[in-house]
Amino acid sequence: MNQTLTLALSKGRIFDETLPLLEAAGIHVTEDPEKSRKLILPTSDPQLRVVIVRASDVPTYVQYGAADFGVAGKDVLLEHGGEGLYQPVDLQIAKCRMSVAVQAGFDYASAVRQGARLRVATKYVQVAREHFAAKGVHVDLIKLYGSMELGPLVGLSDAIVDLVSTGSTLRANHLVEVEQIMEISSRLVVNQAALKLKREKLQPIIDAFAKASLREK
Ligand code: PRT
Ligand code: MG
Repeated sequence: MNQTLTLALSKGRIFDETLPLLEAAGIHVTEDPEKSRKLILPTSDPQLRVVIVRASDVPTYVQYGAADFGVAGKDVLLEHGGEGLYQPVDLQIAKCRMSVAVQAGFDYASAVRQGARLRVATKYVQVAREHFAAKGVHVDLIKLYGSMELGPLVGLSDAIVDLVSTGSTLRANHLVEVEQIMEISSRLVVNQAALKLKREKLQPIIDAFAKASLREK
């Protein structure tokens, strides 16, 4: 059986925060995706290559076996559904939270108390739908692909559901966080068939990632 492995990562914080985990597994990525236009990067291990994809596409590449494993945020995995994926390790990287935010001055608590129907703009429609349904809040969800912060400022929506880490993006746009929905971190995701067929090569890397991520906690 061919034991060559493909790891799917996204550029930016996921790539940057996965590098130390790869180092812990004795693997060095020899090219910087920020400087190179290559989408397939070699590593110091001739049997391991990295493919650079959009953060929200990582689960899809792994689900279909185009990548054997990858790193994806819990936010991305909840929207994808996790079908065909084994999620052995919470890597404790790229941490943030998913929250509800509104324009400063909008009385969210009283709108909820009065049973108002809220317009909510978000990239995370699955999580948002479940969150508001569990609270018994009626919402019209507006799907966006980015810059959710703009929604309330231009009258597109009353609220947004977005990721928050330092809070500076919200502050810069006069928005306030009114509810935290969940903590977010990134997971290692593995193709279920690859785990069986390439276990000999994959398991030591999974173990090294698990051990290294314990230090991040
Ligand atoms: O950027 P692109 O559209 O290609 O995709 P992406 O935004 O999904 O990718 P990327 O690389 O930005 O994020 C990858 C993963 O990092 C996400 O899926 C999250 O699990 C995780 N993560 C951690 C974050 C953040 N922190 C974060 N702060 N993802 C996005 N943000 C954004 C947030 O959406 C908001 O616009 O940063 C802004 C808020 O940051 P603060 O520090 O101003 O609060
Ligand atoms: Mg981004």
